[in-house]
Amino acid sequence: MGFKHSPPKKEQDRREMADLHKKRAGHSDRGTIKSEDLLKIYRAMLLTRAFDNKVLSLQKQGRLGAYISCTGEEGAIVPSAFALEKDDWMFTSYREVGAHIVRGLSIDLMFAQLFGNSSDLLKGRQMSNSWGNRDLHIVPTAAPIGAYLPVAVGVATGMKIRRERSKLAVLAYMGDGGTSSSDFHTAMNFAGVFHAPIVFICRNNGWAISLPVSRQSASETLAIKARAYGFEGIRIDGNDSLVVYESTKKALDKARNGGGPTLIETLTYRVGAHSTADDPSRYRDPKEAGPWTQRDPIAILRRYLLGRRILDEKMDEKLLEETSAIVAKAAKTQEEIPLLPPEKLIFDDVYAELPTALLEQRNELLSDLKKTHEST
Ligand SMILES: Cc1ncc(C[n+]2csc(CCOP(=O)(O)OP(=O)(O)O)c2C)c(N)n1
Ligand SMILES: [Mg+2]
Repeated sequence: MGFKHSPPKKEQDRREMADLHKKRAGHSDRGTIKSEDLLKIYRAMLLTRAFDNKVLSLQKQGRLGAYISCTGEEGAIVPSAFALEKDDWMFTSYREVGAHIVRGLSIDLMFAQLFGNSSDLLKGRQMSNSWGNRDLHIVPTAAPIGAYLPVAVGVATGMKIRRERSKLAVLAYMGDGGTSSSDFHTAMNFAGVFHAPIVFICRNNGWAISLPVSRQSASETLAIKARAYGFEGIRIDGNDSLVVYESTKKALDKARNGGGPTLIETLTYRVGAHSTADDPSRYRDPKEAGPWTQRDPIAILRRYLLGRRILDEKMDEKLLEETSAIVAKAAKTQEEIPLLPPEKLIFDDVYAELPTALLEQRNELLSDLKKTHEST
């Protein structure tokens, strides 16, 4: 049987983290994180948590459909996305909510996607939690687990072939469950063979809906799988933002400088349900969450920033207020924006000119809608 899913044995306390930061602060290489960047990461994590809380509350009130929360996993998600350069490309699963926020997707567009309204760039046609944005180099996710991973490797290989863009890299996220998909293995194999400039982040949160990671794989770790494909795999504490940032940055720099792919397993925990349609009390012992809830990634980073005097209580309060106000305003604005009319939603964007059969169907729909409208 595989490994037990428990937090890393030795939590890096404030002092150890401070030492790590001090050591790095003295360096001037690109991999060094500045205090102001740490604050940006912290703010993005607060914004992500505020967004999560707001969506969960709207969903409970029946004002939004299903949602997949990332609470407790922000440490694995936000600092890793922060390590990307502007022109790099990002592929996510449905749970990397904060990664989109870090890339610059506005909270308004985040809500527009969930409401599926006419402001949504994807026009309400995608499953919830499938954000995408060409300008920000974010590819919308695909519902089948792992299906986008070979595509991500293809994009990375393309970057390598086009020499002028060889300094770009791809970051592709997946869950622990994603490692059981055949697409994961296809992607890993191609990435190894073609030495693609890609970093895979496997967000190991212990569960794939109701399946614990111990039933997912008999491997010693998930990171170890990279070895079979000929490249480096590392396992890190996914709730330690500094470690996540530094490790991802290093792997991305390695990729863009011709060093090939890396698989980073970020050890974290899904503290909540799989989605708003799930009830974890039916399959897991709530006691299991205990040691993980003591290690909330936002609280860990907050302690560190306070200890280093990068943040003080007043600034922290202000940030909390500011982020929840941004979220409240965007939710209100987007809820009021109407959906696209059905004839546009269904018939647009496939054909330049609608074939006769579809034209007839659209006219039929329009006349039905008119009748319904007249009778109400
Ligand atoms: C190919 C495929 N099989 C099954 C599903 C149903 N499904 C949706 S989410 C999920 C669990 C994925 O778990 P993991 O990769 O660990 O990600 P997490 O939800 O924990 O972030 C499954 C099995 C799917 N979407 N696609
Ligand atoms: Mg999982």
